Amino acid sequence: MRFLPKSGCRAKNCGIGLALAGACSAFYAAPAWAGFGHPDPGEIGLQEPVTSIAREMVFFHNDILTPIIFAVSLFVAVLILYCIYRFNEKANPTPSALTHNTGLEVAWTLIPVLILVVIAVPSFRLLDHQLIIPATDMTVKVTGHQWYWSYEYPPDQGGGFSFDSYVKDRGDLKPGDIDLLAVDNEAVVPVNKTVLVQVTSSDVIHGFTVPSFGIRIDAVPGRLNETWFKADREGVYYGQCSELCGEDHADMPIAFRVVSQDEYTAWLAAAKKKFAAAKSAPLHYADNTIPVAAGN
Ligand SMILES: [Cu+2]
Repeated sequence: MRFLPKSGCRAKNCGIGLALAGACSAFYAAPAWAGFGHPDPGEIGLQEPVTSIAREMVFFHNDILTPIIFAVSLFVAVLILYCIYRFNEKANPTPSALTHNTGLEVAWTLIPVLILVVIAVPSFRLLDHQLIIPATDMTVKVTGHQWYWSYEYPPDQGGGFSFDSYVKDRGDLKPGDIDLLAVDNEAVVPVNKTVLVQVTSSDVIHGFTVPSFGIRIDAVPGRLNETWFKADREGVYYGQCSELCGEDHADMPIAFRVVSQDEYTAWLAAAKKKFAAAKSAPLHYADNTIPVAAGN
């Protein structure tokens, strides 16, 4: 409120000051569109997409669903207001005894069907692109646990290690770290490479979600789900567990660092040494049983 005159101003100046303050606060309060990789307070909209699937999702939401929702809502609101004005008891004391109008009934059945068909075409196309996994360049196996994620890089692609990824405590946050999203060990992938993500869980159902990649898939104990992404922009992209999985559900963020191929090769060599001693996360249960915590 630094735009307001402090005190003792004349009425005219006060008015200008108030108008200015109003305009400025409206400007500052205006929500910004969400950016890359993570949400910030006061933002609206979907996070900036960095994969073809996420771009398709954003287009589907912003350019197809939202205009249709607005148009239908506006039409219904105008219709209700018109009925209130035109057919209230005072304006229309003798109501019509009409009960059927074939033309109208055909119209209000066919038009919604056509709207659904218009939505269905890009929706099924998007599902197709998500579910039919193209030829992939590498695989990352992700296991959800109460309450952290672990990542495994298979040996046949230069990996052969796995590591756990925990949310950073507030006390450990460094400048640039985002509270509740920063993790101790980020998953790293090269830019412009198609990554197959195999997702499972060791205990309960978790939800593996990275909005900027346009991926969300359940991590189910005893099952191996698959999804894919091809990030075309370097950076750090965060996600969160999206399935209520217990008391620390909010404390299991996902962090992917997308880097150049050279940086990835260097990271792979360093990570191999760093995590060599770490035990691989169990991905399958031969007898299809789920480990039960003591006391349950
Ligand atoms: Cu979870």
